[in-house]
Amino acid sequence: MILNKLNSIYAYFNNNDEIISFDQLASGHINDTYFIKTKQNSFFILQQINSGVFKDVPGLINNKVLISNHLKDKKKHLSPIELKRRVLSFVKTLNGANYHKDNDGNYWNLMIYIKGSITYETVSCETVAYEGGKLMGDFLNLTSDFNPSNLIDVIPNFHDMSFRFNQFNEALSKASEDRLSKANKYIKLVSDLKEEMHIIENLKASGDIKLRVTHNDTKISNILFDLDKKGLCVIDTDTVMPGIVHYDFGDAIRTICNTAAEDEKDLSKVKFNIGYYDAYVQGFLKEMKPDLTALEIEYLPLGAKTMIFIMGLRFLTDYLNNDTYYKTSYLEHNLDRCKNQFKLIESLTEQFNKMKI
Ligand code: GN1
Ligand code: MG
Repeated sequence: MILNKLNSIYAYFNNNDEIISFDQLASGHINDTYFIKTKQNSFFILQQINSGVFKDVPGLINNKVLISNHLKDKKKHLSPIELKRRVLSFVKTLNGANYHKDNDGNYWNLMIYIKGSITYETVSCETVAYEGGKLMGDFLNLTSDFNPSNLIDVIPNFHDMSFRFNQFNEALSKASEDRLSKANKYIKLVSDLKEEMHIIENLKASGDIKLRVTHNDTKISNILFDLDKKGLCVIDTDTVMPGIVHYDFGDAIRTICNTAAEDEKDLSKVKFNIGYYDAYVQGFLKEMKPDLTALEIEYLPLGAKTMIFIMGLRFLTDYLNNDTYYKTSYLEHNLDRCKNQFKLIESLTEQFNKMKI
């Protein structure tokens, strides 16, 4: 039984208490995440990190703890209660480690659940878009003095376009005739956009756009809000590592401005909401503008298009590989996610001239 298993893990963090109920959180595509309630009425998030995807889990957890400590230091003017609502807190094991490795070789970490917080899968008002922008801007601003080389590269080349194209080409060469023919339209779209989608990577490679601490998974469901829709805390810091601002800006826009969920099958519901884009930009720049160069700002709109493309490309690649990376709920889930992302790019492209900052 899962409860027994979770309790045997939890005992390494606290052996005077026990889990009485749990919910598995379904929104992540990689890790197994549980919301747990204990006998002593405490609430936590217990997470098993996917060590197939993340090759150095202790290094990953160390990144997360370093960044939380840095943020706590920056926000030390807050009361202890407020600080726990604003920054992720990791619970140590009884041995003083930040994770527990079980007998099957799986890694677990425990975080304090932030009470009174909510997440959104899609956005339905400009306030949430604005507050999301402000919170992400705050995260990047407060980590801008943290030396990115003190973090490990959790997944090397994570948002690197050439790397993602290499994986795509390899998948193309091995894919079944059936999947190739079902994905045909999207395979062509990928090749049509290839040159434009390398522009930002080239600016990064030339050093014109600098590396900083980035979150790398800034989708809207990774931002906690309070019940008044004010941004509270950025979560899921698994992929915090050196990167460029365009990735974080772009991945937030990808999910905030999509009028539907990323796997919505009815493509007529998938549109790029330019009002939410403007609201996000306003909130983001309020916190972040002093840190950004004119060149970084100029390329933010293309950063949004590029990140949507990268996700479309990765979903397509996984579909061609017979779904080995992302969790899927049905046979064509990855293809539907890919179609959705390319529909979003089409709608964004129609409005691209309005996205200039
Ligand atoms: C994955 O598992 P989750 O939801 O945190 C993925 C992200 C994608 C996201 C798409 C390590 O994140 O890059 O943007 O799915 N994480 C990894 O929803 O590949
Ligand atoms: Mg993630």
